[in-house]
Amino acid sequence: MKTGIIGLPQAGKTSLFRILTKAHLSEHALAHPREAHVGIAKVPDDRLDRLAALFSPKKLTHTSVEYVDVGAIGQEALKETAYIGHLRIVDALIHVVRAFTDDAIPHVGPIDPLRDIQNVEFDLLVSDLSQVEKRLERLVKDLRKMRSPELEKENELLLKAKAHLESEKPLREMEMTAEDKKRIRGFMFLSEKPILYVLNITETPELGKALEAAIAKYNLADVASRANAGAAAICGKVEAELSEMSDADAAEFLSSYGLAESGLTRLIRKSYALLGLISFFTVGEDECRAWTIPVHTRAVEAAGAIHTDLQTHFIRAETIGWDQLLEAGSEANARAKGILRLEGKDYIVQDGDVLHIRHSG
Ligand SMILES: Nc1nc2c(ncn2[C@@H]2O[C@H](COP(=O)(O)OP(=O)(O)OP(=O)(O)O)[C@@H](O)[C@H]2O)c(=O)[nH]1
Ligand SMILES: [Mg+2]
Repeated sequence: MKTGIIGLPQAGKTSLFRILTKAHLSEHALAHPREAHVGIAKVPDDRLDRLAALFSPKKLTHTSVEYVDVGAIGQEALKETAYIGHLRIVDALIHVVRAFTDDAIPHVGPIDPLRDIQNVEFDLLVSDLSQVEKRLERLVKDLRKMRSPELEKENELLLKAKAHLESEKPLREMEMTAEDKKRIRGFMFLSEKPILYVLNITETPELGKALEAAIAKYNLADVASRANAGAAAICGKVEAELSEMSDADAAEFLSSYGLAESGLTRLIRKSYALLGLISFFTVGEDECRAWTIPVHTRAVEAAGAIHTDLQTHFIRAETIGWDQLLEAGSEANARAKGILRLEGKDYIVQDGDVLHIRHSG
């Protein structure tokens, strides 16, 4: 899974990227803020950590997300091939919105997250619209030469997209059939990607409360509740300090701000929910590991996420909830108690399931 980090100049994009990926940027990268930085973040998962405590495996493997930090967004930047190329290929966008006040760091006009969100959204729409128009011109010519049902369907869909964009609505809010989605996929439209607005707020002593109140304070409840959108708040400054600490120090530091967990944990969880992703686990003395799958995935396809052979030779999945397994204390206990279920191919894997795939071959 790939996520692009976008936003206006000096909103805190690179700071967020660095804390998420714990990347130490090279001198070169720091000197060239307009080049894209790519990094991988481990997805924190308390459930997996607790399972690992039970199994003491040789190896512990979290899932990961790839982040791309591109330079500040704008109509000009969106005309650059390299810039837009980096954004087209991501599965989702994180839009870092400046809500912190700091006179030393320039910002256009007063702090106004909703205005910034609308401006960036507009840039995405304009970029998509120009792409739609280009394709439509071509389609008109082609249709004059030859009538084809496939081209006609595409034409119809793009006309609908055009009208939608012209009414200043992003494509992520346009209703589409599965077939339409497939037809439009190749364009990799920017305004079609799910988006998480991340408010970067000022550090305060009662940060826990400030983070909770931030979405309402900046009137983002409405934009966050739209289709394929969400919002979260973080304080970049505090997170940056956290990322340099040991786990024990971090826990103490968090509680001094009245926080139960790092803002990053919440942020990553929200982006999972936004993308309709869940995790299942495999456990053992060799390795405890988390795997990412879309919601409503069947057991046989979940097996395929581990290895294609497991999908081909799937027989059954021994299944138990991560919390039930912890409670039982071991797989043997769980089996004796009869809470280890045998599920077939069509079982819909649930978030937090621990699976053991039985296979032939
Ligand atoms: N006070 C304060 N400063 C912050 C915070 N987050 C980031 N900054 C500072 O704001 C400046 C810009 O941060 P960056 O992370 O480089 O922002 P950016 O969006 O990547 O900027 P460009 O790539 O130049 O558009 C830096 O000096 C950061 O240290 C915050 O939460 N509070
Ligand atoms: Mg930057």
